[in-house]
This record gives sequence, structure tokens and C-alpha cells, in this order.
Amino acid sequence: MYAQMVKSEATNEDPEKLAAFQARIDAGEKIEPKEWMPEGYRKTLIRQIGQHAHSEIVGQLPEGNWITRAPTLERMAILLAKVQDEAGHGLYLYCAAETLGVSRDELTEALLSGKMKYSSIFNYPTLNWADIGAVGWLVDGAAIMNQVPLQRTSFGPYSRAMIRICKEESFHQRQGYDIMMKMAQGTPEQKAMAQDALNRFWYPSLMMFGPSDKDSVHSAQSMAWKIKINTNDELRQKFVDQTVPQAEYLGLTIPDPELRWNEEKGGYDFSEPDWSEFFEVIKGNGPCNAERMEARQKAWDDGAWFREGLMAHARKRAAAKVAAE
Ligand code: FAQ
Repeated sequence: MYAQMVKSEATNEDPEKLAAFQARIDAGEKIEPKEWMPEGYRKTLIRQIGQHAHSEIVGQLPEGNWITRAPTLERMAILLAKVQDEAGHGLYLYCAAETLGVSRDELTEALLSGKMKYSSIFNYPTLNWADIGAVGWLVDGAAIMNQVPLQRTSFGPYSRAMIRICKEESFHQRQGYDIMMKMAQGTPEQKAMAQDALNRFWYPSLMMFGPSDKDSVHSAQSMAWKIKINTNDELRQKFVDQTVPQAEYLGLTIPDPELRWNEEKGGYDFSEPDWSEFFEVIKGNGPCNAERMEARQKAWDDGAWFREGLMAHARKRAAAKVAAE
């Protein structure tokens, strides 16, 4: 079903309609669900918004794992609120995808059958409390870098969902940085934990922006349609430029011996992540892929009785309505 939803097929769409659509995009207009759109545009949006929604939901797992082990009641309440926010983000995004004619159940089934992806980053483990700081600082930091421009994306429901999501992501990034600050200013052992978390999350965070531009299959078309606003490499560069001074302020070292300021380009030179690792992770061979999918499958199976209950109730109401007419 998902394959049918997103596989691009040769379309015989009216060239005049296509040109008029592109003119609306170029003029900065928002496209709304009931308006005409090329099939490829609709399918690209379903793929990107759906994968984004899945990332928010799967992304709850590495941090949710630490709620009951947070070091203080205050940290626990903050982390609980953050993880709940991620659930909300997933729901806004599933709703935005639903306006394109795909149901949340169909998207979930595509995730569970491995046909749809979610962000590579959530296939890495959170081993200790410092990792929760690193996730908030780096992972939410990378997410914001990617998502702020998406507030201007051309599809109305996606753009509006992103506005609300970005407000919440800023708080998430701050809470992560605050944890890192405490750890970095703590005992030598705590500082070492913060450094170790940075060492392990640095390159996976750089991978969140997707493959380098030369290997990005969707960027050119997605940017022409203003579904994406920037290339993967542009955003990765901005993230590095923003994050290096933050690491310096913490007194931590970015684990990249090649990292240096390049006056000419006005940004840092840095080492690329290991792209073979990235492609393995998105193929399902990362350290936690199987564990993450097992958790999502269990949640889906455990919720079956509830979904059936809702449908039974809806059917009963519909039957009563017909009987009353
Ligand atoms: N992981 O041609 P491109 C969050 C796939 S934020 C897995 O460059 P595109 C917040 C890509 O799908 C994280 N797969 O693709 C949070 C494509 O494969 P396909 C989510 C990846 O779409 C924080 C193939 O590689 N954010 O969750 C990744 O133009 C903390 C070729 O790539 C979003 O989804 C990857 N990192 O650009 C939650 C933002 N990168 O689909 C909880 C919206 C690429 O043909 C806790 N999405 N692939 O099978 C986007 O901006 C884009 O989709 C990109 C990829 C930039 C992710």
C-alpha cells in the first residue's frame, strides 16, 4: 500500500496545470490539501512528513528509557514533558499527512513493515544520563536547524505544524544544553561522561541532515517544490558553525581533528561522517534498529483492542444514525 502511495510513476499531468502549480510555488503561495497538486508533490510530502512523524514517535524511545532514572525530580519532570512533546509532534505530523489522503494506520503499517524510514539517529543507544544531555543539545539542535526553514515549506498543513513544533524544540535543546552544562561543570568523572557522550553523538548528529548533496536523490525536486528549503550540506554546515562555540563554552572538544575555522568560507571545515555507517543504519543494521521496531510493534499490538473498540463505537453510532433517519 505504501509503495503505491509514494512510488513515482510516469504521469500524464497537464503541462499547463504543472506550470501554473510551479508558478504558485515560485510566488511563495501555500498549497492547501484540497487544491490540485502534482502526484509527485503529494507523494514526496507523504514520504517526508510520514518519515518525520515516525522519527518523532520512535525518537521518544531513547529518552523515554531514562525518565525513571533521571537524577532529580525536577529533571524527571522536564524530561517527561519533553518526551510527551515529541508524541504531540508526531500527532500533528500524522494529521498533516492525513490531509494528503493517507491514514495514520497505513503510515504506521508502512513503518512496521520496514517500507518507511525514521531518522537514523534514533538507532543509537542512550547509555547514561550524559547521553540525555547530548540528545537534547545535539539531536534537538540538529532537528531545529532542519525544521526552522521547514516553517516556510510550501504545503500549508506541514508549514503550520512546523511552527508549533519549532517553539517546543527550542525548549528541548535548552534543556539538553543545561544538562551538559551541569555535567561539564561537575566532577572530573561527570565532565568525562559529557565528553564521551559528545564523542558518540557528534557524527550520528551530522548524519541526521541526510547524505551529502551529491548523493541526495530527492533534494533537487524537493527544493524546486519548496518542500525542502535548503540542501542537506547547507544545513549540516550551519549546524557545525552553531555548535562548535557551544562546545567551547562547555569546555568540551568536538571529536574531529580536522575541525578548523575557514576564514574564506566563513565557516568551519570539518570531517564528513562515515557514510557507509549511515547507509547501514538506514538499511536496518544500526545498533538499536531491531529494538526500536520491536518496541513500536509491541505498542501497535497492545493498542489493537483500543483501535477495535473505537471502530466498534463508531460503527454503532453510524448504525444508530441510519436507523434514526
Ligand atoms: N535518517 O534524498 P535524500 C526529530 C533517507 S528530527 C534516515 O537527501 P530527503 C526531533 C531519505 O529518506 C528527525 N533516513 O532525502 C526529535 C531517502 O530515502 P527514501 C526527523 C534518511 O528526504 C528530537 C534517502 O535517505 N526530521 O525527530 C536520513 O530529501 C529528539 C536519500 O536522502 C525530519 O524528518 C536520516 N537521517 O532529505 C524527536 C525532518 N537522511 O525516503 C525526538 C524532515 C536521509 O527515498 C527526540 N525531513 N534519509 O527511502 C527532511 O528534512 C528530509 O527528509 C531529510 C532527508 C533531510 C531527513
